[in-house]
Amino acid sequence: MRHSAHAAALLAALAVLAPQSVQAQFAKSEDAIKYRQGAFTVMAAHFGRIGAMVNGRVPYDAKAAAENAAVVAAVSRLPLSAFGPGTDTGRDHRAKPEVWRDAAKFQAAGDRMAEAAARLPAAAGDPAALKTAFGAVAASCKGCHDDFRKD
Ligand code: ASC
Repeated sequence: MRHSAHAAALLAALAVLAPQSVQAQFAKSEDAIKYRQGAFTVMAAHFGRIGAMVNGRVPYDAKAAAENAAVVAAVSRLPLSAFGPGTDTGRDHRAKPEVWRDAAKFQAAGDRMAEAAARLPAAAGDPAALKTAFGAVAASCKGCHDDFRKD
């Protein structure tokens, strides 16, 4: 209980601070690439735990669902700021040139993902609602991967 209260407070602080503090704060393109890859890795780990519940691989657990949903919702706001101009080189990555060529379209797709992720926490308390919200986030991930990610 105390741990999850602390985690929730930390995530709330992160969600408030992140938009200002991460804007254009990268010394090198490589740092921006590592940052966004790290954010996607964290999101995938926690989103995958929700997926395991939604798909019946592990039993539904309301507390775990809420914690994982809070992480996905908070971290979903981070990677978009790390695709700025010039961050297409500096380290291996899978983002297509279209990310920078169609930057407005990419940002809109990223915003849709973050909006869908923001709806996960409210849905976490109910397995059917969670499944619906999970599906919306997964569709937003896939939409962006199809257009903007290699392979
Ligand atoms: C995941 C994950 C993604 C998305 C995507 C949905 O669990 O890591 O990138 O779902 O596969 O199509």
